[in-house]
Amino acid sequence: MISRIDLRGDALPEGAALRALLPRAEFDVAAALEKVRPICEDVHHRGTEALIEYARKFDGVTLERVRVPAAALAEALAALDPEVRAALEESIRRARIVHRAQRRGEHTTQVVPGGTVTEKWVPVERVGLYAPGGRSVYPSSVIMNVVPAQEAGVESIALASPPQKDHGGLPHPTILAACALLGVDEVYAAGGAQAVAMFAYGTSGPDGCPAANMVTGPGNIWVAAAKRYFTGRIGIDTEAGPTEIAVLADATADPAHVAADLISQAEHDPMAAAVLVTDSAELADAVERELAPQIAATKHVEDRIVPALSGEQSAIVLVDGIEDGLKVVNAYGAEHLEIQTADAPALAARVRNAGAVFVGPWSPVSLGDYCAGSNHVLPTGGCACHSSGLSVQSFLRGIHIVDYTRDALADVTHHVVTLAEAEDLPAHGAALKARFGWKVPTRPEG
Ligand code: HSO
Ligand code: ZN
Repeated sequence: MISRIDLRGDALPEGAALRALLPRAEFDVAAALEKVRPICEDVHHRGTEALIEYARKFDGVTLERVRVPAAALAEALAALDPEVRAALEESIRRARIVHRAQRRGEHTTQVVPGGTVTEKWVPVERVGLYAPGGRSVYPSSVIMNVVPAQEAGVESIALASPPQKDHGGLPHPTILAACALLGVDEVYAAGGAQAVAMFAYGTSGPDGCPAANMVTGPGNIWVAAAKRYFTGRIGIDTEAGPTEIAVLADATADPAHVAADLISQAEHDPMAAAVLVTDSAELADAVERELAPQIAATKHVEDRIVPALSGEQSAIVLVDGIEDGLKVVNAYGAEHLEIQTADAPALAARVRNAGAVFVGPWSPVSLGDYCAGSNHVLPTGGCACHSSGLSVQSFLRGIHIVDYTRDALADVTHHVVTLAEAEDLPAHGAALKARFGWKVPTRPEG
């Protein structure tokens, strides 16, 4: 079912050479870009009319309005199963604790006497959040997007999610209920690339959506392609590809738990990746033995779990020792990395590349997906080597405020003039000299 990659014996290669030996799904956003370009431009030119047409074409729904009425949000919350409501509330409560602690204060540094640089953190004004419909209706992802935006102080938050045929053209009721719980009342029934375009360009008219400065949230390849299309014009989070779990485990790990955790993320998508890295052939065998009965006992088997685990993006990787295992997981840069080894905290502290790290036997990825307090919108496809998951920081801009006195400026003018001349930009230097009678001020003795 799951393939094996045996890296035992020879010394491990480094960096890109090691990465090339590890499995990874193809997620060709560039190819999808060509297809989403006309859709985005159509929304630019025809606005709401285009959104209604795409809802008919892609979602099979004839929309009367794109904006979800307030009453529909209230109804969805009233109809929400009380246990689901309690669980969502606990998820929100824990996420708020963690994200509130991420807030940054203003900080002033005195560079020289009379010269300060203050760094101030300002929230993005308006954010459009995307929540997928279809195979993945995840109210938890609404929480993971809305909570950091709210804790960052974003004033205007709108959410889009595809219209559902079975729900009268509204987004899925649990998505609406999650919005209501979070206090998000501006919701649009729009999906895919067209929803991203709606936020990027804005639409006009009574049913219109004002343009947003930033779009975040998971989605399929069309959503990822639309985000890439608008990169540079609006802010985006990282492009979300299929979910990944890597588990670094030694002989002390419980094979039943490792297997359950691999299956848990394979359940998302036939392209999901599950990678076990271990120095114990016995554990590898035991995990493989566990997979079949556990898969037989669950749902989403043929359409997602089996293709995900047997796909070339998933594997059991055998290494000579746990130090080599650490090199492998660092080269891989998984979205989620579990450490199930003796002294897991010490090993976890040495992880450099992962979206999130789950330490020891009692911190499975599913906990992080819902109720750890951490964020589950994380970099995939190796992007963990350069990007972070969603956080309060994602919605803030740092602005430097430069404030120098006359003396402090005078004191450094000769350096600025020298650098300006070295770059053949004399007018830069002149801007300082103009303030001191068109001369470079002489510095006091000593
Ligand atoms: N594991 C997914 C998030 C999720 N899981 C939503 C359950 N619902 C990507 O991190
Ligand atoms: Zn998940």
